[in-house]
Order: sequence, then C-alpha cells, then structure tokens
Amino acid sequence: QHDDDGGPQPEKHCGHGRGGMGEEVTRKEDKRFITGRGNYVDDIKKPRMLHCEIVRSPHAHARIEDIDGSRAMALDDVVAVLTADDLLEHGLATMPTLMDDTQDVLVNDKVKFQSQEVAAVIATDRYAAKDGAEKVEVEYDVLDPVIGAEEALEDDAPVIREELDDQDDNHIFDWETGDAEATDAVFDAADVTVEEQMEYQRLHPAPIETCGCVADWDPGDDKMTVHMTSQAPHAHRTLFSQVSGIPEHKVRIVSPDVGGGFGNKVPIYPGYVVAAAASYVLERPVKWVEERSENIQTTGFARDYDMTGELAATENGEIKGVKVDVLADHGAYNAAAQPSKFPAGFFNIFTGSYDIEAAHGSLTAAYTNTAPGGVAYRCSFRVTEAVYLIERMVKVLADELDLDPAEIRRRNFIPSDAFPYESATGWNYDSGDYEKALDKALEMADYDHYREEQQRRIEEDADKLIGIGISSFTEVVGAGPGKQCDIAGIEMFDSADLRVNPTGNAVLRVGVQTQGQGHETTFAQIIAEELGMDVDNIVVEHGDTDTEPYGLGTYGSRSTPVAGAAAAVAARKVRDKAKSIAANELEAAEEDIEWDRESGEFHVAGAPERSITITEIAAGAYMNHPGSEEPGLEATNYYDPPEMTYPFGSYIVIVEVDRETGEVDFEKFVAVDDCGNRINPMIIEGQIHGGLAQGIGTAMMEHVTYDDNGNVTGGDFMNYLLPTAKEIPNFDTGHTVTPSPHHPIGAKGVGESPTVGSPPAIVNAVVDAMSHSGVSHVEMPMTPDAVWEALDEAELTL
Ligand code: MCN
Ligand code: CUM
Repeated sequence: QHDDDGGPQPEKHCGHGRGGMGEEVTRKEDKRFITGRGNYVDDIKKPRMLHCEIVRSPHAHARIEDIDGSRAMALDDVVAVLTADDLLEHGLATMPTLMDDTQDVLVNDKVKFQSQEVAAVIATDRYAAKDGAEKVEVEYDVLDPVIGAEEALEDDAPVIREELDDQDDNHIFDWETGDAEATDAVFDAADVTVEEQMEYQRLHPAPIETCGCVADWDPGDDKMTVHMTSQAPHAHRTLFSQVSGIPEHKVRIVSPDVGGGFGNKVPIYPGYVVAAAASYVLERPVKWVEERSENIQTTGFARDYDMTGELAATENGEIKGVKVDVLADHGAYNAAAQPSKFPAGFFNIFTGSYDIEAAHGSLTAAYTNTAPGGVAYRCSFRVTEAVYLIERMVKVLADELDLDPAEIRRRNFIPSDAFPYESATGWNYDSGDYEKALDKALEMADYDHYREEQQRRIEEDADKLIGIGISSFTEVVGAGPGKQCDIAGIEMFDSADLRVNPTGNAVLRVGVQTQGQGHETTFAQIIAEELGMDVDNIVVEHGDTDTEPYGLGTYGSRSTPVAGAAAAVAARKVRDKAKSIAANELEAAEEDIEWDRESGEFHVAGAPERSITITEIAAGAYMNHPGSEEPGLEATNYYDPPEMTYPFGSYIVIVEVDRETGEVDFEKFVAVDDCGNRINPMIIEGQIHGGLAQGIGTAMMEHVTYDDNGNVTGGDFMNYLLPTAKEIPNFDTGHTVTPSPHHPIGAKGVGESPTVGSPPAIVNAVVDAMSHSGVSHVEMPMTPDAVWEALDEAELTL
C-alpha cells in the first residue's frame, strides 16, 4: 500500500525533475544486482587463493587439553593447521573487542561458548578445508556451563573469565542513569504505580550474506588488503593496523557489495584475523566465509535484556515517573558494538516520547557461556529495548487506569512547542510533533471502528478476538557528536569528498558503507539537489579505504544524519566556488550572482536569462578558471554533528487472536514515520517495510535459544525462525515531516525506526485482545503456543 496524502503520489519524479530531494528515483545500484553483477566477498577469487575453515568447540565451557592437527595435515590439499600457539608468535592470539575486552581469536586455554573458534585449517579449496577441520582432534575437559544472566550472578556460579586478574565472579559492570531520589519522591506521591517484568529475548541480525573476507598479504609491497563484509571499513582498518602492527597506510580494507548487515558486520570477528594471519604466514590470499549456523551461533547477537519497568502516575493518567532495572546478558566477552562511553548504549532514552518529571534506570551486566555481542540488529544502540520498555509500560498503565491507550499517550507527549527538549535522563531532542503522527495513524487505522468491533466480539463471545496495539516511539540516531560518541577512541564524525569533472559529472566519495540502504542513489540525490546536477551524472563510491575519505561507517542510522550532512556541506562548498566561476563566465560581479534551486542554475540578479549551469561552470573551472581561484572544482567535508537527530512515529497494529489455536493474524498494520525532510520516499518506504518485517520477526518468532548444557538450540534457520512473505501483512505507511533544525538538509535517519518502533505495537495488540480478562503481558516471541498459554490462563480458550 502506498502513501496517504491525497491518494497515490505522483510517479517517479516529484521535485524539480533532476532527481533531487524528495524524488522517487529508482535505485541506481539495482541494475547491477538484478542482472547478477553484484560483487560480494564470496565472489572474489584470486590466483593461488587458499580457503580457511574454523574448527569450533562442541562444548560451551571446557578446558582444552590438547589439539592434534596431524591427521588433518596428512590430507593432500591441506596446507596448514593453525592454533592459538601459532597466533601467539605474531601477537594475534587475542584481539580487543569494541568495549575494551579481550577476546580469543583461537582459544588458548578455555572455551567459553559453544562453537567458539579453536583451530583453523587452511586448504586449497573449501571442501578440503572442511574435510581437514573434521580431522583435527581436540581433547576437552568439559566444565559446567553458565547459561542465563541470573544464574551467572549466583554466588556459586563457575567463574567464566578466570584469566582476568580482577574477575572472581561473572559480573561485568553496573550502570545507572537519572535521579533515584527524585524518582522515588514522585513514586511516593503518585496516585497509582504499575510494574511489569519483560524480557527482550536474544536475537540475531541474520543478514542473508554471512560474514567473510579475503585477506591478501603482498610481500612485495608489504601491504595487507582485506576484502571484507564490513559496515565500517575505516574503523576496521585502524583496528586491523593496531592489532597486527602493520602500519595503517599499508592496510587496505575494501567492503565490496554487502548482502545485508543490520549491525552484524560492525564488530571484528576471529575469522577475519585468522584469515589475515594465515595470508601473512603463507604469503597467499586466504578466503574465509562463514556458514549460516556459524553466523548465528558465534557473531554479534542482539538484545538479551531482562527488564523490570515501573511507572508512577496521577489517576487521570499523567505519568510522573519511570523506573527501570535491567539484567543484561553479554555472553562470554563484553563485545557490544556501541560508542565506548555508553556501556548500556542509548538505553537511557527510556522516557520515550513523554514529558516525564523524573526517571531512574539501573543495569547489571553479566558474562555467560554464550556467544558475545549485544546491540547489533537495527537497534541504534539499545534504543530498541528502551522503546519496548516504555511503550509496553504505557499500555500496562492504560489498562490499570482503564484509559484508552491513544488518549493516555496524548496526555503525556512532549508538546510540539517544547523542542528543543531535554529529557529527564539528559537527552536533547531536536524536534518532534508526536500528536500529529498519532492522529494520522489513528485515522489511517480506522481506530474507532476497530474499538467497536473489538467490543462486539467480546460481547458475542466470538472465536476470534480483536486487539489494537499502539507504539508512539522516539528514536535517537546519527552518532556523534564526536566528543560523546567514539569507536575505540575514534570520534564519530563522517565525511564526503566531491569532485566535479570538466565535463560536468561528478564523483562523490563517502565514509559510510551501504549494505542495501541505497546510498548510491540517495547520496547522489543530495548532490543533485545542491548543485542542480542530474542524479544520473553523479557516481557515489564507498567502501575502499585507499580512496574514500576517513569515515566511521554505517550503523545507528547515522549515514543520513552524519555523512548525508557532510555530502550537503561539501556540495555547498563546491557551489560557493562555482559562484565565482559563474561570475567570471557571465562577466558579472560575484555579489550579483544568484543560485536558483528550482532551475538548478546560477543567474545574474535581475537578468534570469543570463544564466549558467553546473556543467558549463565545471568546464570553466578547468578550461577558463578565474585568476582569483585555484583550477578544478572539488571539496571535502568532515562533519561532526552538533547533536543527534530524533526521528519518531506512531504505529498501530490490529490483530485477530484465535482463541482455539493461539494464532495471531494481522488485520491492519499502520506505520506513520517522521524522519524530517525526506530524500527518497520510495527508499524510505523500502526501509520501513524491511524494518517492520524484522519487527514482526522479533515479536512473533525470532529467538536464539540455549539448553542447560549451553547448546545453541536456536542456532540455524530450522530453529531460528525468520518471517517470510507468508507471515508479513500489507503495510499502510504514512508520514509527517518535522525537519531536524540542526541538519543542513533537515533530514533525520530512518533505517532503524521500524524495527525499534514496531515490536511493542505488536505485543500491545496481542495483550489488548486479552486485557479485558486481566492479561497484562505476553513474552516475545509470541508463538501460537505462548499466546495459547496466555489465553488459557485468562480462561479465554475455547
Ligand atoms: N533516507 C532518506 N531520507 C531520510 C532518511 C533516510 O531518503 N530523511 C534514506 C537514506 O538516504 C538511505 C536510507 O534511507 O538510503 C537509510 O538511511 P539512514 O536512516 O540514514 O540509515 P543508514 O543508511 O545509516 O543505514 C543504517 C540502518 C541500520 S543501522 C541498519 S541495522 C539497517 C538499515 O539501515 N541495515 C540494513 N537498513 C538496512 N537495509 C538493508 N537493505 N540492509 C541492511 O543491512
Ligand atoms: Cu544496531 S544495528 Mo545498525 O546500527 O547497524
């Protein structure tokens, strides 16, 4: 379904027709993809290339007594078997995580989670490497595993990280935010308080392309080139250089086409380091590409927060205070991918879209015998968990007070004239108009009609109940500012380098890295808008650290807020210079030259017929440059945002719950998003559709599960369920536009909003179908049996 503003939108181009801001330009990159010409890591083949297979532990917690690679080495096509001992020689047995922990590249002493990397086999082809891996004999002394954060923090729990000097338990850190005293005071004075415990289960981003690389050490140039699935090539180059000791100008990271990232490709994984080490030692290119189960079982997971939320309110539903306490499972290493000063990510935005007087949050993080990670998966650093908490709690409160969940939101929204707004936990919201988005969603959802229908079904004792769920979320995306946000000390700015050629077309190089978001199109649109060029005349390059300006990469929906700003500023620098060239060409004074956005031309004030296009100016820059200027037409900008941006939206989900089977059907799914000024509405809609699908996966089926022995029972696509077209309903998307006041083109990010915003709307809908019988919560994933249990407990089953 398409937009709602007066029916279908005009076709393709709706701006000035050159493919600038707001035009539905079809994706430039898709020609390559749909004709089978995409170039992914596994497509890369180099002469003399070897293949790496990793030997993984079947146990979750075990000491390694012995590793014998001799039977593997005896195979004809096996070239090497590597263990921690081999890596130790090169100082590569361990690597730093993004949160300053130290992770084994290959296990030296003790395995800490199932499928952890124990040894590597290098062979002439992938099959031989796999055969070799099966022949590596590892002797384990199996230990009791610790599964679950609560168990990990019990007094008698085995200590997982004994190798750390200061670690005699499984506690990682405590974290706190807000004002405990002030919050207690509003709770004491409140008319009502509500409390609910809810788990945000362990998820996995599960991009279709798993992680992998081709490492190629060139002993002639002393240069390491790594083609890898990276969301952050420059940051990875710096880390690679620091870990390996190879000078940074002799390290080249190339992200070719990336088949989905969703956060999974932000961290560095042992496989990359092993492949690079093997290439260095063997002086041949080495490819390592994960299988699906390796990806799910060992690379960065998401969520795993056990949260207890509390709200304090007046009897007419005015929320006064919010409290939250979290138990966080970080797995065997603290390897969360997030700005280093934020151990709980941006979780402290849990006051959401509401003007709440006092807030307090506390969190304890624990090591467990599970894969390390945290954060990744379309999450903007734990905003997902924060939004889930507050949007679920508002529903709990609405039920307690018997108030309409739309009405209670309206009573508590930060008013649109209160921006910029500082929240109780210290966030500076740039702009918002929450009520407008909610009103629009209510209208699109035909809310009143479904409320009546819901009541009718209850009165008729119908077999299928109706539930209506709302989420009016606020996101925070676009990290920096650099002083607040960094990766391993590198400030989170971003960059753009724009070069206009003599014939009037241009190359834009950016420091961010697309994984499917369509940057080759949308970044070109920014330049088209700013310079009056046709979008087809701009090529966007990214992903090669030898040519691109230094940038921090794509995650946390930061590309538009940060690199998008850099692109606009670089274009404006070019425009400034273009003005002087225009004056020269038109034989007028520079102060008489005006830029006309509509026509995309410069003209002489008062004489619009004396005009000049960017193509003519480009020629002038190289063939007739004014004496006052350098020849050429290019500019670079490194952009450190003054603030983050705060996109928001209101989602309304209407479900039918089958009282006999516990099955949930989506009757209607409305998503109204506001990401400020929109670059490409079609790409935004694609982002929303994909993100909502992931939100449905989250709420209904996805879960990385473990048994008591630490076996990953939800570690492949037979058991880790992803939604397919069958489970995804039609979406009704709509939008409002509240520009970001500090962003050069008024845009906010949008890529994560649907995954952040939709799970609570879905759970609220399922709970809402049963709340008349006292149900206050259903845990995710809401599989039919979980829903049936809830129905049964409320005596609603047939
Ligand atoms: N956009 C726009 N107008 C705006 C905001 C965004 O047209 N006002 C466009 C952008 O130009 C860009 C796309 O929407 O083409 C997403 O922009 P943005 O919100 O800035 O997010 P990023 O480009 O930084 O992408 C990151 C975000 C994250 S963090 C995850 S996780 C995620 C997501 O994007 N992973 C994805 N969407 C994904 N989509 C695909 N296909 N694959 C992934 O791995
Ligand atoms: Cu946290 S998933 Mo995205 O930020 O790459």
